[in-house]
Amino acid sequence: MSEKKRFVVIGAGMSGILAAIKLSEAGQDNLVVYEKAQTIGGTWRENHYPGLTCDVPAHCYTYSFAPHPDWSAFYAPGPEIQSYFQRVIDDYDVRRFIQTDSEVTHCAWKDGKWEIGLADGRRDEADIVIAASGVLHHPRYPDIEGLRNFEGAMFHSARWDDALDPSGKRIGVIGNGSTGVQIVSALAPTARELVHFQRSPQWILPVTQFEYTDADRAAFRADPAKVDEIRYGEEYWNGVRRFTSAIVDPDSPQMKEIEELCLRNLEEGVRDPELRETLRPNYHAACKRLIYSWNYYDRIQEHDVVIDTSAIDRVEKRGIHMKSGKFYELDVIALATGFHADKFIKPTKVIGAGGQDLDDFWARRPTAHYAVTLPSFPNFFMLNGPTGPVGNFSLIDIAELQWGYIAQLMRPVLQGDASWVAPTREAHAAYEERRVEAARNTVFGTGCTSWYLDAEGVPGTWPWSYDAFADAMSKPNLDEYKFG
Ligand code: NA7
Repeated sequence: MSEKKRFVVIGAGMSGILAAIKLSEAGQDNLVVYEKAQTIGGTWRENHYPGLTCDVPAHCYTYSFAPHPDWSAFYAPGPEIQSYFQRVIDDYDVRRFIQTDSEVTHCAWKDGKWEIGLADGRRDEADIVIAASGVLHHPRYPDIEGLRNFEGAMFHSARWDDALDPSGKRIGVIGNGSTGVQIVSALAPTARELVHFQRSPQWILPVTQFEYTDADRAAFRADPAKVDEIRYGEEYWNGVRRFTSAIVDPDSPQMKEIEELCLRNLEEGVRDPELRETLRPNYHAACKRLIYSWNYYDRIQEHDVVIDTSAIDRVEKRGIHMKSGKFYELDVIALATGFHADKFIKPTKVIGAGGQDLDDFWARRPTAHYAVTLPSFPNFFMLNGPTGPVGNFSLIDIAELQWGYIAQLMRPVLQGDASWVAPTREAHAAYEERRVEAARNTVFGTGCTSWYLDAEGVPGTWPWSYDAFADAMSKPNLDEYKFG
């Protein structure tokens, strides 16, 4: 019998944990998951700001094989999701594969294997690498004059200082993506003053949040079909399909429906006409990642949050100076200014076959064949890599679909019929050409800035329907692959 293949998984977030579970279940236990941080959880470890909530319904944001009847609310708070992953790694006995404080700094394909280098000097070797290093994990700090001069507390949203008690403080929040909106909604009731700095207004889709009662949780535990009704029910899935149809075709009836809901939310939810105009975006709804909120408009009105949409001039020792001349004296500045979304596995150095450097391959934009594989990078698979679907649906489901694709591609290698697999350059180039053309026509390309856009303004996303993605993942086109 041939020796078991050696797997290296990079990252112990949601996708890396999935890979570990799937490999271990398949008996592939010659496996290590390297995690650069001190604990698992990825996004849900990094983010712990007040108000952190996943905007996918909790029961839909679980692995399909690990439902969780105990969620506290329809939309789960971040810390509960982090606990879910902690529990899952024990339930599925994969903690033993995870090595924390282990940052992979390079991977190089040499003589038919991946040489792996870690920051602390350790070396490893792998037949197959699963890059599950996440998307939004390199904080983007704003380029604002004087930022370092501020003498109060200042941190990025993904570096939240849990020791700080924000109540009674004068707080400025810069940025109004999903993060900024959640932070402001959470801090408004207790802050002494709260200023929300909004470079560009955002559309907000109203959603309903509610807490599950003990009786609800008991019912979910007693009857798993009740969880399935939510997880696989029409309400959620019709929503996913409507949403992706809207993204793909900005003139579609589905997009009109989303626009109407957002517009009505603004018109009916914001009483003061001046504030309403301040908050009114001038671009297509869902062009930037659509914000789901049940309380932002209420919170900012009930607590007199100052919304400032004029430009920040500079930060000074004691606050923020606007170009308008206005000065806000502040105790705390929270930078909800997003992430460098084009990094993926970077800064890990990845050198493929023939010395192909991933940095060069991605010089124009990060790409991957069907978001998963890369020509010249044999036996290298990405989970939630570039050009995958994005939207307000579960990336866990996306990772599971991608795993189905990866498992099929790996089969000949695991069975000993081939040593490696990689897509052909031609197939990938043709995919990428089709993708870029289609992506330009999605709602993300209709004229707004967002983290979806690459340096040329092309959305780095899957530009077709959710079902088309599921379809593509269900059966790789082996004609597009080379096996060696
Ligand atoms: P986002 O969605 O990238 O939002 C970043 C926000 O920060 C956005 O409002 C930006 O304004 C603002 N920003 C960025 N740089 C500046 C400067 N220099 N000055 C003022 N404002 C600035 O990040 P989030 O963390 O909210 O969400 C990321 C994802 O996490 C989210 O989509 C979910 O998938 C979960 P802009 O709109 O560019 O004018």
